[in-house]
Amino acid sequence: MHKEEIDQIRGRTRTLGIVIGLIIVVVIAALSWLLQVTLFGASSTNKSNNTLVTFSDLPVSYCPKTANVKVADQFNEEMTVINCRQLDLSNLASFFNTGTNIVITLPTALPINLPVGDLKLTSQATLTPQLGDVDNNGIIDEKDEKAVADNLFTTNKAMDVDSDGTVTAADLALVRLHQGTTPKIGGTST
Ligand SMILES: [Ca+2]
Ligand SMILES: [Ca+2]
Repeated sequence: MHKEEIDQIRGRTRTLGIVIGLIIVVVIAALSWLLQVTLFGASSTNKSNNTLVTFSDLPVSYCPKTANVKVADQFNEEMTVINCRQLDLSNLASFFNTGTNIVITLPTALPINLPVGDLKLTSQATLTPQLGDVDNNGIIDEKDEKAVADNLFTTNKAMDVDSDGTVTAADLALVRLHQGTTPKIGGTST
């Protein structure tokens, strides 16, 4: 074999080596990116880009899984409550600034009217649900009080206002506390 041929083969081998090296680097980079997306996909979502409402002043045991979210006759869905305390309303953005209120109803709570006039995709609102509407008729009155009183010391879920597993005086106290109240509207900030 001529020296030139040998040099040519060496040159090709070197080029091939560089190309293979580059492919490996690209594949590793792609894999690590995929892994990152898989592992941290949920947490890497920038929360400030969502419209989040946070429920405050609730008993620790109260952990709703879903909330009913209604916008007049245009939207009516059970939405997932995040970590017992938050709702992401980002997918309702088309209703923001339309003058139509978003009505949020949590289990055993009065419906909350959320004015959407100043809601933005980045809004964070804090709402204070009023617990005690066990018959879900939109008011907390003596009927709710009687229903809870009649079920004291039972495990009737519908009457267990604070969702701690048993109907107790604490549930009755919540009904009495919120009787006659209208849902508070929390402040919306940035
Ligand atoms: Ca009621
Ligand atoms: Ca209870």
